[in-house]
Amino acid sequence: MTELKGALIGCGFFAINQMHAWNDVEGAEIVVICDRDPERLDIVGDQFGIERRYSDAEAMFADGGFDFVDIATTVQSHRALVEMAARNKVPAICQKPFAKTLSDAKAMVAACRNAGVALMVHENFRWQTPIQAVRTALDAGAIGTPFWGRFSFRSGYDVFSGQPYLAEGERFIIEDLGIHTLDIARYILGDVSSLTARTRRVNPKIKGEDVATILLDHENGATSVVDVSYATKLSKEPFPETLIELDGAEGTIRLSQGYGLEITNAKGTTRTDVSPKLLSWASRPWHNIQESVYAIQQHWVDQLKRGAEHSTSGADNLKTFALVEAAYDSASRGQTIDVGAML
Ligand code: NAD
Ligand code: 89Y
Repeated sequence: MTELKGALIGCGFFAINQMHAWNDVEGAEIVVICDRDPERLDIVGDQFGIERRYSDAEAMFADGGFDFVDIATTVQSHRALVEMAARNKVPAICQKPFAKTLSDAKAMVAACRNAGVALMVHENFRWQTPIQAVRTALDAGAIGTPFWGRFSFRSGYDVFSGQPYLAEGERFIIEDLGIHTLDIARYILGDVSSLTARTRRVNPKIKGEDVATILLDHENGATSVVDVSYATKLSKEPFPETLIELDGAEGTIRLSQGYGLEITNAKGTTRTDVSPKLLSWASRPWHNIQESVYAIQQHWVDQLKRGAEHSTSGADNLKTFALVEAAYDSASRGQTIDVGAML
């Protein structure tokens, strides 16, 4: 397979997973890295044996020598870096959250479309093995047409030690984690026409909301609840599992803690273990997320080579990002938001 050459910008906490995954992906390798923090640049450059290192993204693009860019910085720099990639006609992957606002996100999609380059958001949760197993069961008609769903992520895991910036923003759980859960709801039950949300901050040591409950009206008539919390202390910590309940006209699907998938229909009940693989470089409990990082990056390469649209293209992600913005708007105004009107 021809090797695509990639550049990675942002050598922080999560980029380590992306670099490990690039080592495993077939058909691509990272040949150059960039970070404005020289210490992070050296840590990642030395760990992964990357000689070409830049502290300035403009300088890196000017020198070129790569076929795509993987933007693994935090949200503040996403718009500038995606637009830089578009100006340089370089296909780009951008980490979530895609942008600070929906209007920024729309501008980023337009910039890449006008430049004729592919843009994929690193929205990896839908690529998790258990989520794929739910989608496969649904596509096989295991429960008929679904009419109700619940997508739940409730945890007391300390995410702030690895990602201290999560404690400092005005917005927290919907923008950081709920964005994945909302994307899973769309992936499983389809696009959303309207949304109602309530939020709370329970942890006094952080600035943003750490609990959100969101009611979604899907375009196909299904109703779902997305409930997320980082203030939930359980006897057995579920991080980072998304639990799913689906009721269909002909049966039910339950994805439970411990990666158990139960399907009940006229034929009876089946129970399957849908645990993610523990990749050689992965560590529990993050292995579920880490495996999905590998899967989305392999998908990026495969689709880029075929010239085909990515599952979480920039255009697709606008529909997930709109749900994030709608959720904050709904919670602050106490009103139901027409999502279709935002797109
Ligand atoms: P981090 O702060 O640890 O790392 C970001 C790095 O980017 C830093 O080293 C910083 O110096 C560098 N940087 C920022 N702006 C730059 C610029 N303009 N040019 C060059 N370097 C720049 O952050 P993190 O925890 O690694 O998170 C990065 C992103 O990954 C966030 O958007 C976060 O939401 C996302 N994330 C995604 C997942 C997932 O499962 N998809 C999980 C965790 C984090
Ligand atoms: O940043 C978040 C993400 O995308 O997945 C989990 C996380 O690291 C903490 O909520």
